[in-house]
Amino acid sequence: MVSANTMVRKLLGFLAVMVVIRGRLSEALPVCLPVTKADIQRVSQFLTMYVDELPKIPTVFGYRVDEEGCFKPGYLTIGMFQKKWKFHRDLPDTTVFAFGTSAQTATIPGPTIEAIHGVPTYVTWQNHLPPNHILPWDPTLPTAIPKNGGVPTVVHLHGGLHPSRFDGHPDAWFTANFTETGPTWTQQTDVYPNAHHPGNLWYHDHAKGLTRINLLAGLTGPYVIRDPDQDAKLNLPSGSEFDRHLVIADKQFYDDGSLYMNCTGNVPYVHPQWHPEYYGDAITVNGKAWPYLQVQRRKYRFRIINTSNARYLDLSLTNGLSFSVVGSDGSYLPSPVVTQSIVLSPSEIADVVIDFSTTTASESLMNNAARYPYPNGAQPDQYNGRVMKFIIQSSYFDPPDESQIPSNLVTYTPATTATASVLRYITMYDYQTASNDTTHLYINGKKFTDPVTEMPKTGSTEVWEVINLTSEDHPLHLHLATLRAMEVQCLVDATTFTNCMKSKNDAVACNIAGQATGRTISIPEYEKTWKNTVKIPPGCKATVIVKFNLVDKNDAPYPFDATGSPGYVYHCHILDHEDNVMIRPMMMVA
Ligand SMILES: *[C@@H]1O[C@H](CO)[C@@H](O)[C@H](O)[C@H]1NC(C)=O
Ligand SMILES: *[C@@H]1O[C@H](CO)[C@@H](O)[C@H](O)[C@H]1NC(C)=O
Ligand SMILES: *[C@@H]1O[C@H](CO)[C@@H](O)[C@H](O)[C@H]1NC(C)=O
Ligand SMILES: *[C@@H]1O[C@H](CO)[C@@H](O)[C@H](O)[C@H]1NC(C)=O
Ligand SMILES: CC(=O)N[C@H]1CO[C@H](CO)[C@@H](O)[C@@H]1O
Ligand SMILES: [Cu+2]
Repeated sequence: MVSANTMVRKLLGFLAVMVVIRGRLSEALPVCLPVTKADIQRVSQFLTMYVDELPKIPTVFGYRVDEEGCFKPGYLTIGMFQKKWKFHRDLPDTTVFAFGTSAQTATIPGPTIEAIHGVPTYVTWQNHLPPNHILPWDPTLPTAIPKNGGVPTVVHLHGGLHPSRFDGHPDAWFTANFTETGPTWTQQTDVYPNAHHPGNLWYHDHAKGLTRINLLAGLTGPYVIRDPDQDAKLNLPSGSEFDRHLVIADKQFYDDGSLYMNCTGNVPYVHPQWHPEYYGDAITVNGKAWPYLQVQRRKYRFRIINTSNARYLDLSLTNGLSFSVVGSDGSYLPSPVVTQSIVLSPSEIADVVIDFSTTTASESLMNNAARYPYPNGAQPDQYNGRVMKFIIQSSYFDPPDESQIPSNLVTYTPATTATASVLRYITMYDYQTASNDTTHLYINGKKFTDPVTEMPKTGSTEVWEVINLTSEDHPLHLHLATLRAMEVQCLVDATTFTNCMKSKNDAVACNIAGQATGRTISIPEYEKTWKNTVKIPPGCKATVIVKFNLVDKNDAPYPFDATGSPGYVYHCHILDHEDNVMIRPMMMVA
């Protein structure tokens, strides 16, 4: 595996560091090794599938139990470390950035933080990263650039309901030892009230202009809010053996094991390094490429999180197994939805039960059929079309499987536009060169730094009509809010509408009511609940109900003050888009 190529790369990497040391960071461009797409693909194709066991993600507890058995707030210190990680038996060690309570215990993905609904968790996120990034970043994007080097990071709890100073605002970044901090940074410790109803969240870096590379480097981890009474009542498969996370991410590697990201941009004279989408040929689950898991012939709960930069997943199982979807993102469904396949955009979470006793087969593959870009791009191949393998033990289960898939799960506030106080039009734009190469993407034709235009009232419900003027699906994610797509209607004449919007940037003036009367796209049953991310299909308008209140408590207000600085953000969760710059500020008002 170690080739002349590797030697050249190491030498060039050394030269790149020299450039950084000699010049100002913003002038230093990475020196790229002349590799071809085929060279990079060969590295993944060389890896035998299903030879590494699916790792169990370590758990840390964001609460403690006192002498009387009561839940009390928990205090955690979690660092970000550069370390070596083995993504596959036959791949040399990879340098990554990983979350953990120490460099030794840091993992890809980071430890699962378990919290209790309503019991606060204090987390001091520490940056122990080196002076230089391991991936090509692009100084021409709006980016956190420290004066004295270091890798800026700031952690966002995706799906969390908390005051905005704990939200991981893109400008609240900090470098190692808090040596340098961004303009909206205020404190070292974030306090999560865990006000979100019990469900699935995840944490990840959110530093301005660096999110795509910091996540690719490994800075992601699961977070679960539990309610022991509700868990007992539902009696879904439980315990660390039968209730597991599958954190999926696609990656590319050089043959020396280092992470590959193209460092020549698609329009290099505009952005020297940036590409509109990162797609990897190797599909990793819990930090291993195409792992296997030995399972008993019984029910398992899997909380599947897609942490890819841009790849959508259309997951299915071979040998007649199906998914019983019990939740989507952070919420349960009212009742389980049995489906053969699930489409996940980046950042979406599917909470599923797989009952391995319903097949007589000895194994089942989890495969991916999502085109990339989704939904009109290339078909996945025999590499990125595979995810992992379940090896099903021949014996029945032991101990007996007393878990169930209850026919009724959890209901929340109904989704209706009737209580909405504000209607907003949110338009997604893609800016291209004459030869149709994307240079940047904006929401509402505005930069991140343009004055805030979304100022929702805390406690309120709004309707967002989200219009995609681009050629691909975008996963829309709002911080703080919970949301639900009600209907998707496509435009009858996308070209005319797009041309009008490009000159007027006003959906009403461009007759959105008359335009959005085309084909309707139905929302899958397994997404019909309160979510953190909704998919916006190309050429269509999605009607999204957005709640700035507690959907599990009949729209009660948040138990904290959501107003004030630095505010929140909403953005596309294709990370390459978010960084350039499909992200806008959002400020809550009383
Ligand atoms: C951070 O602090 C530690 C311990 O004091 C020190 O070893 C390390 O060099 C510091 N790193 C930076 C970037 O200042
Ligand atoms: C990197 O991107 C450039 C510009 O789009 C492209 O020409 C080149 O083929 C890419 N390299 C690889 C290895 O994919
Ligand atoms: C994961 O998300 C990425 C984008 O972030 C998407 O391209 C990919 O298809 C998703 N995969 C799954 C399995 O949902
Ligand atoms: C760019 O896209 C437009 C509209 O889809 C198409 O008509 C044109 O042929 C494309 N140009 C190139 C160079 O691909
Ligand atoms: C309004 C608009 O421009 N829609 C675009 C959305 O995406 C499709 C491709 O799927 C384009 O053809 C449309 O032009
Ligand atoms: Cu996008």
